[in-house]
Amino acid sequence: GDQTTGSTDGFDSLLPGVRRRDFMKAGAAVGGISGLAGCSSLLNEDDGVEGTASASGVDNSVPPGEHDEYYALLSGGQAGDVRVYGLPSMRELIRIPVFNYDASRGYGFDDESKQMLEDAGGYTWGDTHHPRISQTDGDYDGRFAYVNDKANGRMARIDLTYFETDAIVDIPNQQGTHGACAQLPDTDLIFGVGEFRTPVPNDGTGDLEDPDSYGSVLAAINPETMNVEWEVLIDGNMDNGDGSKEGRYFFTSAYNTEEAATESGMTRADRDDVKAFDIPRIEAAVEAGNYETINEVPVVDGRKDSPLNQGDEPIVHYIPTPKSPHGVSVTPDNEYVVISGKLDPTASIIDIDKIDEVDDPTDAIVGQPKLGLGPLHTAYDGRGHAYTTLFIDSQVVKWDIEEAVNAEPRSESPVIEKIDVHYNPGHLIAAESYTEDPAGDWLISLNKLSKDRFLPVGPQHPENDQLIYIGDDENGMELVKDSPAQAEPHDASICHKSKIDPKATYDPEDLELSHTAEGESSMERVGDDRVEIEMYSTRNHYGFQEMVVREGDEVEMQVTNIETTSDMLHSVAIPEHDIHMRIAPQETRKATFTADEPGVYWIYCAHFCSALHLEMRSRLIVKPE
Ligand code: CUK
Ligand code: CUA
Repeated sequence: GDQTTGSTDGFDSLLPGVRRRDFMKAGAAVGGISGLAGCSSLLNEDDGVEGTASASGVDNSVPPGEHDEYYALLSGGQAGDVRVYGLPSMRELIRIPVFNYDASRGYGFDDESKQMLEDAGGYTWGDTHHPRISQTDGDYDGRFAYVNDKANGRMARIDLTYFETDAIVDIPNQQGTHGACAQLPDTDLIFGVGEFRTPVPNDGTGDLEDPDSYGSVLAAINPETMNVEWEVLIDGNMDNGDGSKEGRYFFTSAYNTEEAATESGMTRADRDDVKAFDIPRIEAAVEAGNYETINEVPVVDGRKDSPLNQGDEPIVHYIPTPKSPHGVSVTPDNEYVVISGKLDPTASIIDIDKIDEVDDPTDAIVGQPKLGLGPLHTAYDGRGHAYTTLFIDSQVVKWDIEEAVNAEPRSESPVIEKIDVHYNPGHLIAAESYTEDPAGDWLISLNKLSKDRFLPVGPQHPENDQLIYIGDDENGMELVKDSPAQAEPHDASICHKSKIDPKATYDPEDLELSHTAEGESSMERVGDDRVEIEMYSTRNHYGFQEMVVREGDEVEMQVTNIETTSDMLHSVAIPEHDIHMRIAPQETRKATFTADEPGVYWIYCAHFCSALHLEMRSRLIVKPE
């Protein structure tokens, strides 16, 4: 095709008197300028020192230019993303789009991520609650993080090499994937906890007024392939989940054992239950063919009256606890699982070893300390203490686990200390609390209401993530910092920086698209109405300074950023075509669009890269038919 030749003719005219080769040499000097221009302090107001020294001298400040000690991965709730904070400064470092579209990362705009989102249901948002980092031998290995979508029944994986979502599975037979957790110690399975009861299969058939035709399932997902391996159908519903550290059990809390469809119905009973899924027994049942295939997934019957739950080796233990229990967390030493009562002021401590030994499941409950009003979630410091959020009291309560096992039920004696938080906390998370060896220094309370804590910004207040120092048992907990957050973090994982090793530039081997080197740009008409472009980009130009296509052409544009300098990102913004591709150093991205409006479009780099960033442009010329 004669019209489809790319051209660099317009290039030299941008810098009169400088020929192409000269310009490439000059690039080094330009790079020097760009090094300054790219410095965010010249572009944005520097945030200054974030830290504060508290009255007793606890200091979370991280001086300018220094790094934090921990990564904190916080879910973004209905924003559908995951946020990365540095701890202890609580500085937000970056956001990782997961179920949402994000132009700043080009996520959902290039062919690959767009296809992934479309294959996962095509929704434009999700509701992330529980980001959990993969583990090996009971410690974070920094490879992946997994996070649920409560809104659409999905689970996503984030590749921590690039801090990017790399897989999403739309979980069959599950609506409202709430709890999300790995089977430890080696992340052999990822569990999605089904919260909403629906008919299974949910295809509108059956008696929709009959509670018995509704159910929810626990889904076990392969962490490598992200396929759903099996599911277990249960009575009642489920809420949060956590796994025992040796891989035997997965625990879920539940409200609505009443199996009601209204709020008053769901809170009628004084007790709901904790379910302890016996993973080896479930896998044996799957192995033996004891399942029904529903929507291509083997579904094992784990309801109370299932034959698999009669006799001495039930696949699911139903352990009654008060009342609409919410948070579930296994202690670091794997002795106990702690369930918060939510509508009861206690937490219930279940002895993991007793679950399969006792005749009456309630005999596995070995402690029930009275903590305060609205206990929701519990974290650990590795020194025998538990920290539980009290939603109604707006407090975090620190208590002694062994003392609670020894004390009378509903005794307050295990309580060591309470600290006010602002206000109404949901989750709290202590550093490395989900591992076998928590760090025991910092804790974040994820507060649902901030009320008067920040400048007013209209009816939607920021959330308030409060940093608390828990490293000093003698002087007690200390509130160190208020940190506003866009709605709405639910849970977090905090991982020491030494355990995550992100790459600063892409390894082309990790990408599926081919790398286009300098001088290898190509533009080809394929058939009558399709044009394939491959080009490179660098400071401060694209491989083609202009690209001429015909009206109606389908244009596939693949662009490699050939920079090897870290932090030297470019992008491809195509006006009036709804496309923004971010391309990091050594990365290749591709976008396909239809050139259906004749005209001239200035493709430009939207990611500020250098002193000649504004000049980094290319003309897309769409000729009328
Ligand atoms: S849930 Cu939101 S505060 Cu989804 Cu872990 Cu408890
Ligand atoms: Cu390249 Cu801005």
